[in-house]
Amino acid sequence: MVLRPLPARLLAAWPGWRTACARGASRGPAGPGRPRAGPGPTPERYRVERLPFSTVSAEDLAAFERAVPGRVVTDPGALEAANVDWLKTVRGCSKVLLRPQTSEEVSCILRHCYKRNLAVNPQGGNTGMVGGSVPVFDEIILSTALMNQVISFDEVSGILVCQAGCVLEKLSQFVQERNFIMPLDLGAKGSCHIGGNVATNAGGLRFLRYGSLRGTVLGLEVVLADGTILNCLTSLRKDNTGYDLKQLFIGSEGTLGIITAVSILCPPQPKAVNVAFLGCPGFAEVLQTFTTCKGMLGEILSAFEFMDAECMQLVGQHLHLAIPVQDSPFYILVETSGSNAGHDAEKLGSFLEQALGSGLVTDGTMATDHRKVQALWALRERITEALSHDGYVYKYDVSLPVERFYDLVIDLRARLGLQAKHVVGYGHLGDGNLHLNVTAEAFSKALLEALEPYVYVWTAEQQGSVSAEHGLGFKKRDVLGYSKPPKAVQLMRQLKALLDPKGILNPYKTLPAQA
Ligand code: FAD
Ligand code: 2HG
Ligand code: ZN
Repeated sequence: MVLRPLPARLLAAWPGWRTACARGASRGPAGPGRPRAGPGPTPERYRVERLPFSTVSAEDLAAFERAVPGRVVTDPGALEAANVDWLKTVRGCSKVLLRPQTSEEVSCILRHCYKRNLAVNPQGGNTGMVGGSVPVFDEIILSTALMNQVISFDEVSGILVCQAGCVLEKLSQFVQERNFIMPLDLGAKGSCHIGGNVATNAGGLRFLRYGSLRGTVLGLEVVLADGTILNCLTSLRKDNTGYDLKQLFIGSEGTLGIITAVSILCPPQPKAVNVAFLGCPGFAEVLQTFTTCKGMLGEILSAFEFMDAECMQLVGQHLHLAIPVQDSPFYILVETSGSNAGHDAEKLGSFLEQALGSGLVTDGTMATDHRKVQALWALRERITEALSHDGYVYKYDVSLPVERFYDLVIDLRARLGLQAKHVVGYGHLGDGNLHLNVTAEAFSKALLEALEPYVYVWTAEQQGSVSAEHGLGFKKRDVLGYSKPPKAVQLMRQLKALLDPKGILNPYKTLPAQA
């Protein structure tokens, strides 16, 4: 299928979109069923020792029952899913899951845990990628699943205030009915909670246009380790009164406090959205296309994602999605969002003409219709799901100068040889964020040692970041030093000690293990 320069002729270019829709490729699987067996206990795979926290007693359970009547879960079957991460790579052995509905209930629970020196693992949708969302040992799981109420929405400013356990996709639907959109979107939208998004400072697919949650989150309510409720739930665009405390909790992965409510700025819903899925002959052309795209599409460019051929092959093989463009070593997904369909189509048409005419792009398809747009996005969003069907997945989420982006993938393919099943590269190229994934039949220490610290050293040599958007959680906590100087790590420890002196909140996460 050869891409033609005029958008109108591209609109109907991909008959396969129906297949993708029919297979349920809405933007965001709610929790794909993966056939592989779960992992063994975390301490069997990773070197980690339990810290001297108390263990939950019958008196503790009685206190919890008073705090959240009927919402204390101790049934091992019900606890199983909450003890294992989405990727099925780590497993805790918590015996208690608590389901508060209000901030006061969270406060009551933490007050008790603080007094009793009981460790607590905050959990949202449990879709995190770095093992931060599940206990390492027997930490109490505090789930925000029942804290799912919208508190207010201002239809003039677009400011949404809601409880932390609202599912991102539900919030998207809520604001879309009022002609707004959420400033973030990610493949896990069907399961992840807004509190979890803020706690991980999730990036996702709209980052290029709407920026970080550090800009769009206006206020937070947080319960501190000792149960104190910190109300910074302001809905002001501008507030320069002293330190911006909410920033401490954005991206703190549940180690400094439990986020109970969020105030967030939602942009107006764009009237016209176009998506082009294009094939590029080489990585140099991907980069040149990005430069051309920024120059020619300007303010309507809302996403620029890239994926290599191996990703697309796995999406076809494991998810049976129809791939509209074939036989290219690289693919890009370009999205435009704007307020004038004619103007946007004209700009996109000129860009496509230029990209095709100069050989930067060799093939492609385009969509404007909502369902077709979703089907094209599914090819990108569902890569994580496809990879998880391929075996054990080693995940790296790095920020790198875009010119060096793909060198790391090529380098690793040569280094690992047949040790790996697949080495793939894809991600938010527009944000300088590479997702490097390596699959193998099963977890192997030898393969892990071939990957680490090699990937981190490589990244640090480029002045990159070892975690662009997924955070550090449990699995990456010891590599913080590749991206932050010792003084910064020391200050982080001091902040942790100030806010959580007993270290009960999400222990073993984010900060490196003490020597
Ligand atoms: P969880 O996984 O439950 O928790 C994540 C961390 O936050 C844990 O450390 C937990 O303790 C803490 N936490 C959760 N809730 C709270 C709270 N209320 N207060 C304090 N701490 C809390 N990430 C991206 O950045 N960009 C992507 O594009 C992206 N795509 C994804 C696609 C898929 C298919 C999947 C499975 C994951 C993806 N992720 C992505 C990972 C991402 O971090 C999570 O999906 C999401 O932000 C976590 O939200 P959650 O509610 O599931 O949190
Ligand atoms: C994405 O961008 C997510 O799809 C997940 O951040 C990345 O699975 C991954 O490596
Ligand atoms: Zn991502």
